[in-house]
Amino acid sequence: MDVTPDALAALGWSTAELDQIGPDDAVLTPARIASVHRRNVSAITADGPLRLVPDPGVSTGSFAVGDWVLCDVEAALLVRRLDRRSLLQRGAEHRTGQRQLIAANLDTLFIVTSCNADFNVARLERYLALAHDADITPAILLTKADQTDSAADYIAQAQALGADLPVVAINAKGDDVAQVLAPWCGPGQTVALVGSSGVGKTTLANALTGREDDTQDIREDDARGRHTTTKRSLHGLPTGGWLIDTPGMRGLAVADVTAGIQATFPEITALTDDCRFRDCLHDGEPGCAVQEAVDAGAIDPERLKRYRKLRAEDAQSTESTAAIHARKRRTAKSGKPPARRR
Ligand SMILES: Nc1nc2c(ncn2[C@@H]2O[C@H](COP(=O)(O)OP(=O)(O)O)[C@@H](O)[C@H]2O)c(=O)[nH]1
Ligand SMILES: [Mg+2]
Repeated sequence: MDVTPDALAALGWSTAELDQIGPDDAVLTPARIASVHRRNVSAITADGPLRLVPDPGVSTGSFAVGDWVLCDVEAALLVRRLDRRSLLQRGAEHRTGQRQLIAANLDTLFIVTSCNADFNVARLERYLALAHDADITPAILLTKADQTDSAADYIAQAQALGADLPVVAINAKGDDVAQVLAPWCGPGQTVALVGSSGVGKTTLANALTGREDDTQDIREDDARGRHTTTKRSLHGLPTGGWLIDTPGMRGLAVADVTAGIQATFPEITALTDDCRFRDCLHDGEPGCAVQEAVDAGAIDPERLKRYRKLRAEDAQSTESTAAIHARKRRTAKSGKPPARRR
């Protein structure tokens, strides 16, 4: 590989990628995918941007913004995708059970909420479960700190969700945004913003990139593929980091994120092995170690309630996804669609 490691590191290249390179790959060039199109992908190499076409039969839909790939620059061919360090996906689509790729190789997920009525602990826990499940380190940004007298209360509530969890109260319209968020946006670091509409994601993104994007809310799901402004893409930041736009993260269904939920509620997960029943639901079963901890005042009963609700929702969606896949397998076997139930 004829590129200096520094130039690649600036794009987010790490030992995780380097470890996947063998002697046979010496003729290939690493590139990071900046956006995905129908027939090709835009990518960035240490030498600059280029368009790449995958092998015939390989859909561009199998690539995500932020992916590392190896390419043949002369032939403009995408040869191979490297394993991802992290992958943000959208919950399974209802009809097909397919999960949509949102962004790959993110280091930090900025979970954005405001110091006002948008603030909701249960929603933050959902985003945390999503981040943990995707192997992305979360950080909570509390915007509109300039519009409240009780920023400290919001900070305390958010900090209660994890002692190591970074929590930052901020005025997204202030002129110190890039400076305050610099610890996560340094050279080679990749971030994304998620959160409800109106919390300040576009304002923050503009402050980070130095661009002027419309702060109007964009429509994310359009069945007919209109509103092409919603394309996900990778943007370089003046601080040396990278920001991935993530339209399409609006729907916040939790499905198949069991591991993420466990990581979000560590104080509960740590006790589940001590329950008498392996499949204990911590809902009044005898010998429940979690309930005992609640009774002893060691676990917040509201946390337990929210944990149970999230687990139940996750289990249900995971089950329905499994059912969709099973139906597809049956269809594939018999060669005809299953009889429709009336
Ligand atoms: N005062 C103040 N206004 C903010 C802040 N963050 C966002 N806004 C305003 O809230 C509105 C919605 O912001 P926008 O960035 O479009 O939110 P998005 O929907 O998450 O992208 C805009 O009018 C912003 O100017 C903040 O921290 N302080
Ligand atoms: Mg916006």
